[in-house]
Amino acid sequence: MNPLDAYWMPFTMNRAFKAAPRMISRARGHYYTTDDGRELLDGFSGLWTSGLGHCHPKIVAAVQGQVAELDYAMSFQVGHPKVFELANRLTAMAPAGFTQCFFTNSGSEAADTALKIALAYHRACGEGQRTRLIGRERGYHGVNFGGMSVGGIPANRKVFSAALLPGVDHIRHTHSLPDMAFSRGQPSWGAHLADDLERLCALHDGSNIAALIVEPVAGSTGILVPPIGYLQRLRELCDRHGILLIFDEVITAFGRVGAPFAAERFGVTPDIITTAKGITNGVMPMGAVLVRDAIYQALMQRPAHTVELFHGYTYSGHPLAAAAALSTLEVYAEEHTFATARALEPAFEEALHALRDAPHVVDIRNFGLMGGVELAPRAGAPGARGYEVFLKCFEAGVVIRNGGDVLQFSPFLNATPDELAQIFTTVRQALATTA
Ligand code: PXG
Ligand code: PLP
Repeated sequence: MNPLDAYWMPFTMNRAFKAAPRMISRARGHYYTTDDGRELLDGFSGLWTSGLGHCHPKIVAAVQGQVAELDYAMSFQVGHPKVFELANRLTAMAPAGFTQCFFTNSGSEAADTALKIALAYHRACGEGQRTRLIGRERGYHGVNFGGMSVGGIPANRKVFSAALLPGVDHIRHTHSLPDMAFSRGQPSWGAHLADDLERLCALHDGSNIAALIVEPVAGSTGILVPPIGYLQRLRELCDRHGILLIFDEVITAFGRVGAPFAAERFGVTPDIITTAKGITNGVMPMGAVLVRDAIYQALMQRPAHTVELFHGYTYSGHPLAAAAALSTLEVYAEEHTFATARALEPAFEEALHALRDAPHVVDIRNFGLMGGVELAPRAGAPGARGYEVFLKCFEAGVVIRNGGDVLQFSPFLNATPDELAQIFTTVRQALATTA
C-alpha cells in the first residue's frame, strides 16, 4: 500500500500525484523546501494566499502567542476581543458605507454566506419574492452548493447538475480572444457585455432577482480582466433593478490589485464583499463577508431577543485566525505592502508580456499582480500542455499554476525584479521544450 493513499487530495490528479509526489515540507520567505531538500521559488504566493511571503516572523509570533493564551472560544452567544477588533479594522479598510463583517473559514463559505445575507435582506425589506441569484459564466465562487450554483465552471458543475440551486442564472463571461487578445490591463472592448444583465432582468423580471455575484477580476478561470466601464455598468443596472451587487474578492483583496480591495481600485462600490486567502496571508483558514450598513440595519428590525440571522460556523472568527489576520493587517500597513505591490505592476506586466513570442502563446492578460498566459491546447488533449509546463517549472525550481492551458502567475506582493526574471525565464525555457 502506498503511504500516500489515504489522503484524498483536493482538485488534484490523485493517482498521478501519488505515483510521482511533489512534497513541500518547509517554507520561508519566497521559497519552499521540498522533502528532498530542493529550494523552490514560489511564483503563486501559496494559492493566491501568501502575498507577504511564507512564515512571516510577526504573523508566526502572533499565532504562537494566541494559541497559548486562548485556543478557542464558543462563537455563538459568546465572543473574544480580537475578532471584534479585527472586524473594526476590516470595515475601516473597506469602502465607505461598509460597517459589518461576518467571519467564515474559507472563500467558499464566504460566498454562500453572502448569498444567504442577500436573500435575508430582501425578505426583511418585504421583498421576499427576490429569490433569484445571478452569477457569471467562468466565475468561481468556491465549491459549496451556493457558490457552485452561481459559479460558471462547467467541470465543477457537471457531476452535481441535479443538485444545483434552483432559480440561478448566469450572465455571459467577458472573454473574447479576437476582441481583446494581448490587452495590457483592462481591455478597451467589452463594456457592453454588462448589458447581458438586462436580458436576465427582462426574462425573470428584475424584481425577482436578489443578487448578482461576480469576481472583479476572474482569477481561477484564467485572469479575465473586466473591460473598461464594465463594472460601472453592472453597478448601474443593479441599482436600476434593486439587485444587490456582490464582489467576490477572495483573490483580489489585500494588495493583489494594488489596493485593499479591487472595489477601491476600480472605483465601483458593491453592496457586499467576500474575501479570504490574503486576510491571514494564508497562515490560518479564514474568510470574511463585508456588508453595507443598510443591509445590516434591515436585519436588525426584529425583536431584540431573537437571533437576527440563522447562520454561522463553529469556527467563525476563530481566535487563531483572528490573531493571524490582525497581525497580517499590521504587516500590510508597516511594510506599505499595497503601495509596494502597485509599484511592481509595470515590471510584472513587462515580464509577463515578454512571453508573447514564446511557443504556443495565444493570449496574455494581466491586472494588478495577477497574470495569465493562455496556450493553444494540444489537439485532443485540452489542459495537457499547461500541466506539462507546470511540471517542468516545478522541476526547474519555480512554482506556478496552470488552470487548464492558462498559466497563472501570482507573484509575492513584495517580489524582487530578480525573482520575476527567474520566474519568467524558467517559464520560457519550459515552453521552448514543450511540444
Ligand atoms: N471565490 C473566489 C473568487 C476564489 O478565487 C473561492 C471563492 C473559494 O475559496 P476557498 O477558500 O473555499 O478555496 C476562491 C478560491 C486557482 C485557484 O487556481 C483559485 C482558488 C482556489 C484554488 C485554486 O486560481 N480560489
Ligand atoms: N455537522 C454536524 C453533525 C455538526 O454538529 C456541525 C456543527 O455543530 C456541523 C456539521 C457544522 O460544522 P461547522 O460549524 O464547523 O461548519
